[in-house]
Amino acid sequence: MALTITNVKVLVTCPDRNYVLVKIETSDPGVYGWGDATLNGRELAVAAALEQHIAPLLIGRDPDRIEDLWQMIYRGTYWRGGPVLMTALAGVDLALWDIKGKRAGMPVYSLLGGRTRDGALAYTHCSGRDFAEVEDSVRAAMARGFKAIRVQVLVPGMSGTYGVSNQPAERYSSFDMEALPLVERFEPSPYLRVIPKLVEHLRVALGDEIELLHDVHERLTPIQAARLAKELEAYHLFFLEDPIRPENKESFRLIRQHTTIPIAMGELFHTRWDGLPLITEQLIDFIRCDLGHIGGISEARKIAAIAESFYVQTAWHGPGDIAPMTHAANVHVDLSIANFGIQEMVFFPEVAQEVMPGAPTFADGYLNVTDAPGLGTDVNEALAATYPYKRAYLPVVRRVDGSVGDW
Ligand code: CS2
Ligand code: MG
Repeated sequence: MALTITNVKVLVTCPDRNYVLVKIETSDPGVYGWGDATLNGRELAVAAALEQHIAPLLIGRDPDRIEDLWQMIYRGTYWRGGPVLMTALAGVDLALWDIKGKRAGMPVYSLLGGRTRDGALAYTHCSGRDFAEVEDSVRAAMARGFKAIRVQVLVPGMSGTYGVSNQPAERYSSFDMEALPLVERFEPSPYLRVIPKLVEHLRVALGDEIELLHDVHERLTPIQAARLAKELEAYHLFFLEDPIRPENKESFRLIRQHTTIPIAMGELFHTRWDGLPLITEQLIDFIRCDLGHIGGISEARKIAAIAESFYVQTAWHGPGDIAPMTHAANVHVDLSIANFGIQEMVFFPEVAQEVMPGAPTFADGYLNVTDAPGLGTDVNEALAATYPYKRAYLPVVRRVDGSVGDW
């Protein structure tokens, strides 16, 4: 009797922050898969898309037919793309790859072609309210084994800068879960003045060996981004991330013509077509899609394959507001492709790990996944149920004059 999908269970849980988890159950009670469909600030929209619209399409289907189910959900039902539907699709995709691996008795990276590397070079986040705090944070990360570190600093006079809370520690879950969005005041000019000085300070203090990265978080105009990139060239960043908003791909041409700094973009893309011209015209050097918002493993491996022909490397998004399953999926793909670049990662809080065990492991600067069949992750459903959803939002960025800023 062929295996069929018998149930799609959506679980919204909030151990340290909100996560949307998808369990696909089959006609063999011992064969199930877990996926991540977390979309920060829009969790219930994704949960509803899954429960109300996508789940009925999957019942009775063969879980082995991942590509067919992916195409049916993506375009077979007409409406396609966008963060909500693509995050829902990603959750299904990860769960189906988890099932496939469990049935084959193989980790997903092995199903994708086997190891191309022993581990995935990792980077973590360091930040601070001033250069000294950032330096201390970087030194601590280096002592922990990191060979690549993203650096962010509070912009003087601003209430918050991307990646920096007003405490001298890492960001994330630093905003009140019950409140409406925090407002972060941001002005480009003081930001443009401080970042080159920050990176110069770190190079003088720490030398050239440590790989440094910086996330602009889409907050500049193209010419401002070109100015910042030119001023940072001397410090040899590993890459400069998200220099401008994602909508107008032509604008990357303006940045490219002014600088040799490696550019990374992709976390705000929701299909391969969003970033296609940036890859085929080599306007970026790293494609940074979020597997949890781009449609999952099936889409990521296609993007990596396209990018390989244009010498563009991968740097999948690995923030604190997606679940361990997506972080594991990142590394399974990283370990199986030729054009891997670097992998963003976070350490999940203990309470999140208890609910969702199996995040990638970190050692001496590199990430890895276990050889457990599938994604190697799981969910403690009973424990997850004790952490009900709590409405929360990403901050809203506003200029000093009160107008909505970019991020
Ligand atoms: C950031 C993300 O990690 C990054 O590169 O851009 O933390 C991003 O701000 C969040 O994932 C948005 O939900
Ligand atoms: Mg980013």
